[in-house]
Amino acid sequence: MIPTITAFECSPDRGRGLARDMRVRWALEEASQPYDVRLVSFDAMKEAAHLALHPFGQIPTYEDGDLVLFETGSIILHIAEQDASLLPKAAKPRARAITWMFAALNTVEPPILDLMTARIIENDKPWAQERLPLVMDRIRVRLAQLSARLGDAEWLEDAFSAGDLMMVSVLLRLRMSGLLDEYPNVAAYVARGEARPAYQRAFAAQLKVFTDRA
Ligand SMILES: N[C@@H](CCC(=O)N[C@@H](CS)C(=O)NCC(=O)O)C(=O)O
Repeated sequence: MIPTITAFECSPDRGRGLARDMRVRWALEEASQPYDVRLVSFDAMKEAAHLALHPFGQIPTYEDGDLVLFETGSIILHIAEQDASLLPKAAKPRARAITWMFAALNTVEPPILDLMTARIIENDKPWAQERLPLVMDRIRVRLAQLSARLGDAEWLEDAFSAGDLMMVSVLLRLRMSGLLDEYPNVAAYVARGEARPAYQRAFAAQLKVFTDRA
């Protein structure tokens, strides 16, 4: 059975690949798993039919028969569990790859999301400009730590895994900030992720949703 994911009918990022369906598409492409996409509007995401799939009224969701998942961490773990190129079969490398998925979502992504909140939602607040350097410094702490761990390695562990897929996806949200450029090995790591054919296919597919509407 071909799974169906949901994505924005009209993504606020105008197809730049920052909406979270992108990381799910990427995982599905890495796993050579065909998939269908159902586009949803902001209004539809808050209606009962979508809330039955996603209690928080967000995208993406993942449906495969009677299995319905939400949260990209869970969705990508589920996809990766069926594909050894995303999750090694051996127990210890597998556990390490999953650890990096959690690190990306729980430790690296929160300060990055905070920057987006500061720039977009809180931008008109009188204290916004004063707070911004604090938010950016918190990201720098994580990037410096990641940079130190990565060193000259190609990927976070011996081979590309769902951990890298999640980490690169999270870091890509920093591109416009210029922060990535302060850590050349992290910037190169992100570029390696983007250069993967599976990433490119996923990116093209989500961009087409936007260009088809234009
Ligand atoms: N933790 C969730 C976050 C999902 C999320 O924030 N989705 C965004 C799109 S990237 C969304 O649906 N935003 C619209 C809204 O929250 O109303 C995940 O990783 O799946």
